[in-house]
Amino acid sequence: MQYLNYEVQNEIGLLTINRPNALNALNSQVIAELSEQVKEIADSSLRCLVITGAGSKAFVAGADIAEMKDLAAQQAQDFSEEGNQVMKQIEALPMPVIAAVNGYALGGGCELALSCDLRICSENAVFGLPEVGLGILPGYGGIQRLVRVAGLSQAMEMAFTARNIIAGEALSIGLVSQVIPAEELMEKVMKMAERIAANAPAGVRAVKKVAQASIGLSIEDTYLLESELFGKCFLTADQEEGMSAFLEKRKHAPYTGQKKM
Ligand code: DAK
Repeated sequence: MQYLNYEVQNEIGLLTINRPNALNALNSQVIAELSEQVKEIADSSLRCLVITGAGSKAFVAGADIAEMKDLAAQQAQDFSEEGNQVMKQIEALPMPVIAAVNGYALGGGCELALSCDLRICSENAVFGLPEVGLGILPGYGGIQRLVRVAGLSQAMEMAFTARNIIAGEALSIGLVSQVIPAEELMEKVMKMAERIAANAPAGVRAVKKVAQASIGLSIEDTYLLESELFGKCFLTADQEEGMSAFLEKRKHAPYTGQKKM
């Protein structure tokens, strides 16, 4: 891969968008590489994925303006569809995905962070949807996802005004769940990933499914899904071990995600 670094340690994946000279802007090559890598991750047993940007200045400063500038309308539509697809692939990953936002997360970069389940940012992070100032609109699902995390009026204010917000404001509107000093960001995010990875994977993946379904399905349908997934947890050795360990007043063995024998 030209613009992605991907490493896995202890079933935690770290995916770094590595194009620091352009503040990790998403050109078609980055989008294609992301699509390929995310497809592979979707089929893996990874417990948690962290996405970040290379360098100390930017998570992702948006879609690549230089590449977009001269696109014909049909090319622009193709570019948008490919990018949109990648954001949906990330959102649909079965394991939790954390965006470690280490600087600018603008336009498509803010949208990429929004396609992750959690956003933890550094104190120097800056978020914004500058698209209307460029003659376009945010097109990677950012408006819809921002409405869901921050509410309609905050989302519309950000998108209408194209005003950047800093980390503290992002925290206050619920766009991020934690703000961390820049030098500690990756350590803290990896600790959170480790904590998630230590839990039973069937339970963790079920939480993601129910949480996401609660946005689109009726509450009655989410109860049905919840019951179905609850039942499936009882097919796993982790459920047996977790409950036995509690009753026997001991620490549970590491969870494996394996089916019961
Ligand atoms: N695209 C291309 N290159 C970029 C870039 C970007 N988005 N952001 C930064 N760069 C490049 C700069 O051109 C510069 O390159 P050189 O001149 O060194 O070759 C290098 O990165 C360093 O940037 P600066 O010199 O500008 O650094 P500063 O610290 O002065 O400023 C900045 C940092 C982040 C404030 C500034 O770079 C900036 O404003 N960047 C643009 C941010 C932005 O407007 N982002 C939104 C892009 S539009 C859609 C789908 C998606 C989208 C829209 C529609 N559909 C499906 C319909 C998404 C649109 C966008 O994301």
